[in-house]
Amino acid sequence: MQKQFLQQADPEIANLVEKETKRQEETLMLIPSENHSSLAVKSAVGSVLQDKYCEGYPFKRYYQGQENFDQIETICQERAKSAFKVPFCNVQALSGAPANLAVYFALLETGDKIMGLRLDQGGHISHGLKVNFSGKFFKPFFYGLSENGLIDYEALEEVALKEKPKMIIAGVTSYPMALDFSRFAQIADKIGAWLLGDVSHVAGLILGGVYPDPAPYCHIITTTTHKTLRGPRGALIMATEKGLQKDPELAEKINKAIFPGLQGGPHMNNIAGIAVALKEAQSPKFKEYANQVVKNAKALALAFKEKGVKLCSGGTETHLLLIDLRNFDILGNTAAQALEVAGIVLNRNGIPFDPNPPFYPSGIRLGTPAITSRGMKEVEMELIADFIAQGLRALKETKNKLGFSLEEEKKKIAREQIISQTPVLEEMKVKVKKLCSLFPIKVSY
Ligand code: DSN
Repeated sequence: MQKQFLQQADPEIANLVEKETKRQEETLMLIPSENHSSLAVKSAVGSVLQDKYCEGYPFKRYYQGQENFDQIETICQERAKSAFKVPFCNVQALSGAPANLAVYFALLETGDKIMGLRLDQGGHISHGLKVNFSGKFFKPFFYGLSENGLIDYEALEEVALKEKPKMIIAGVTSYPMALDFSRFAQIADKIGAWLLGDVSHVAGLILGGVYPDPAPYCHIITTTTHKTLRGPRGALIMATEKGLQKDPELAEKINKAIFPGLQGGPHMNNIAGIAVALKEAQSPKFKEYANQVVKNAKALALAFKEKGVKLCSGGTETHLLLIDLRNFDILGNTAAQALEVAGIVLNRNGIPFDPNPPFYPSGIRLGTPAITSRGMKEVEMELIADFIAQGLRALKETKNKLGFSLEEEKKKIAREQIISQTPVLEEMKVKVKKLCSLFPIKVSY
């Protein structure tokens, strides 16, 4: 029905939506930060709720006409609090980076020291990157990985004790292993620092009980809502019991930082969608889903190892894998572009201690949240690992045959040549499409 309205009013956009629906149906969504939300979530997001301004907080708004919105936002807050076992949650942040900004704004002064994971070893831009607000307005220090690809907690402690950052951020975007929140807390508590757990990638795994619970250790937890949590775009900012003990005004400070500090009207349609996703995430089926996400990632890791595909950090404990492409002698750009031809959609990514620059990295990142939502299991992981390994081997051969150097491979035209002369990719596309057709994207969970 909704489709028809769009088709009549704006066929150009309607056709692109149709095409995107088909693209998603026929390809493997392996970007670890993406997922397929339910039709219930999408219905809330695409509803009349988007037409209303609701500046303020439930029962304390600046506009009339709030009777339904006060309930929606309260329901969303309560579901988040009960799911993550925290006493406070703000549900208005528009996404992950604004959520982190709000936390800094609530608790830090300009120029204060913060400490996050290096971006080139798996951190996020909002954890202190120089050109991001977090690096411009605050003084960032970083922790990193040891040569074995695991977080070096000893070095972290050393820098933290020396620099005494006011906030430590435990959060990752391309680190496949679980974080040791208790170790982070020991270090943060020693120097009286705030500990922010940014669990955007793994929120759904936490709710599913297959990833360590940050609530007993962190003062504040932020998360986006559209990754493993499988909701719409948005974010949650939570204060834990520990956080409220450190500062009884923490909740109020976070609320004020979001509104009126950084944002105006909240996107209530998305907040309703988050509430729906949180309800879905409380079901036993979601526990099974989260469990399967990790099982699938581990199955992929095992299959990759058997096929000579090297994984950073030695494998995975989460939904995410980082492939080190150096033994295939191809750039992440070539691999990602080529696999997309075959319907395998993932992203190029830097690897720890990458000899190449971020724009031409030596790795690709992939994950299992979306393919698990479609119902794929270990057997399919074996097939997918096989496709990817085959593709990488074929690309290596073609590049060698063409005799391209690394510098030449950085040019788009050279990569296109490598790809067009690797016929296995087109053959694989047919097989990938067939696999996808056996696992249609679900409308409900
Ligand atoms: N862009 C997200 C990711 O892909 O990991 C992080 O914000």
